[in-house]
Amino acid sequence: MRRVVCPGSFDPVTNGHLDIIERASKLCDEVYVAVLINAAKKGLFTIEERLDMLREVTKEFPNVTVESFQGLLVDFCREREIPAIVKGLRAVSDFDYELQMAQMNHRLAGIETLFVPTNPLYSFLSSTLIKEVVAYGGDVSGLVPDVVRQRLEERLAG
Ligand code: COD
Repeated sequence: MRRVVCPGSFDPVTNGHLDIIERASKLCDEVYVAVLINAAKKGLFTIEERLDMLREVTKEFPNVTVESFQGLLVDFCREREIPAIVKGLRAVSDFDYELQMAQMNHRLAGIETLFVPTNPLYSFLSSTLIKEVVAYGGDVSGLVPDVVRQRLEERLAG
């Protein structure tokens, strides 16, 4: 059984995230999408809203399960017997931090990290940039799923 986790903040999910989740779902038997509950960082969307959006946009992938987690990602993995983490890599600027996290997660629990190169269509995308563009009235069609764009516009309009 090939089981992996795609972790993140997903505040909110973008087409860059979704592309990685979809590709992981084709390679693996089971994919967990794990949304970090970070008490120190208030997001634009609540955890429930992020989970809702993720469940909506991944509903066509039968082997994808969306959950939230608190604490260490390796504990989430151990509890579900997940041997590997899948991460998207956008650019070399992502690599330093991702490598550190991968090595720490391996040191803590022997959990591997698999890096998937981002689709060039989405390599410049981040949730932060998306929120900024919408806040100033920019069009993010094609960069986030429609349901996410609508929620962003409702939340940030004006
Ligand atoms: N294209 C492709 N992939 C992308 C794109 C894009 N445009 N944007 C993001 N991604 C991928 C990346 O792999 C990224 O890591 C992931 O999606 C999630 O992105 P975000 O921005 O939603 O989430 P982050 O980077 O805030 O998530 C960080 C984690 C929650 C994964 C990390 O902080 C974590 O594991 N925390 C748990 C606590 C823990 O275990 N700490 C010790 C770590 S060693």
